[in-house]
Amino acid sequence: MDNAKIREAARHLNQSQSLVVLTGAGVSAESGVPTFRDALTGLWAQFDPQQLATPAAFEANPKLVWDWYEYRRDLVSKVKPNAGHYAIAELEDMLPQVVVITQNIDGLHQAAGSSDVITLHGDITRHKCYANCKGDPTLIDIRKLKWGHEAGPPHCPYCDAFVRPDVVWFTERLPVDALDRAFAVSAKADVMLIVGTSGVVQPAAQMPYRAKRFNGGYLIDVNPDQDALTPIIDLHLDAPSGEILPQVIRAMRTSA
Ligand code: BV8
Repeated sequence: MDNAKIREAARHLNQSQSLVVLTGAGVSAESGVPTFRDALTGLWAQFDPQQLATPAAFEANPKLVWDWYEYRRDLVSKVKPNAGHYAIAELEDMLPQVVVITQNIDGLHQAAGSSDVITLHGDITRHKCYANCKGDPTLIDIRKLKWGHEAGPPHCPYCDAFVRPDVVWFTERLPVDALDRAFAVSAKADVMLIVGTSGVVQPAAQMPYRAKRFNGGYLIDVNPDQDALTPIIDLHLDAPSGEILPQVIRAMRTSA
């Protein structure tokens, strides 16, 4: 990676008064969490994640979708944040405002020490009643439930509906508070650091456009590949985030 681009990123970040970091699956790739682009492996290889992550799939085959999330929840419980997550957390000690907006449900930003994280698509470690019988979300602690795991999802202790992961499935509305705050901070961002997203899934992919349109925000994209946001990006750091973000932090400290 040419150092001039790293110094340019450091210069803009050091001047930021209202930084927003937008992340996707790519920031967790170096921790061993497959991205949505990565074809599913093993017994999941035959499935398309966008088909499995839907209410329709859960209604059609609750055990299949439940087992897929149990597989992912087990995988996530065994991985650690990588240097990219820690670099993003470190920005909080260096800048007046750092808000992380993530599409990821793995909790790795929080585990790395980021204190202000907006989880747009929920959290794989949480569960709720499929009918939200006591309001959305009707959270349920599955550790307190006794059920035959091989039979698929447990049932809600209040209304007997199925229990599901507290994540946002395709065609479902995002949590209103999280989405409203994400829209608000994005519209005030003077710099947006975009890390590991293909920029395809809506409404998350609207955040960089809001920063650019409402505040002339400077957009830095960290992604080894081009993505759907490339046309509006000001600076593209085409390298893995776990490798390049620690270098950007060092450049910020040396040029501060
Ligand atoms: C909704 C949780 C409506 C579950 C997820 C407008 C136009 C077109 C379509 C739509 C539209 N509006 C809505 C839609 C439909 C849909 C949508 O966007 N479809 C897409 C496919 C076109 N959106 C929805 O359904 C949303 N809901 O709109 O509701 C509504 C509105 C009002 C009232 C009622 C209903 C809900 C969307 C959320 C779905 N849930 N996740 C789970 O995880 O199981 S989305 C899920 O997929 C992730 O959270 C993430 O958002 C997305 C995957 O994208 P990325 O994170 O970007 O990952 P990806 O694998 O694609 O790319 C990884 C990138 O990283 C790559 O570019 C790669 O190069 C890069 N990379 C790899 N390694 C590294 C790296 N980068 C850096 N370092 C590395 N080491």
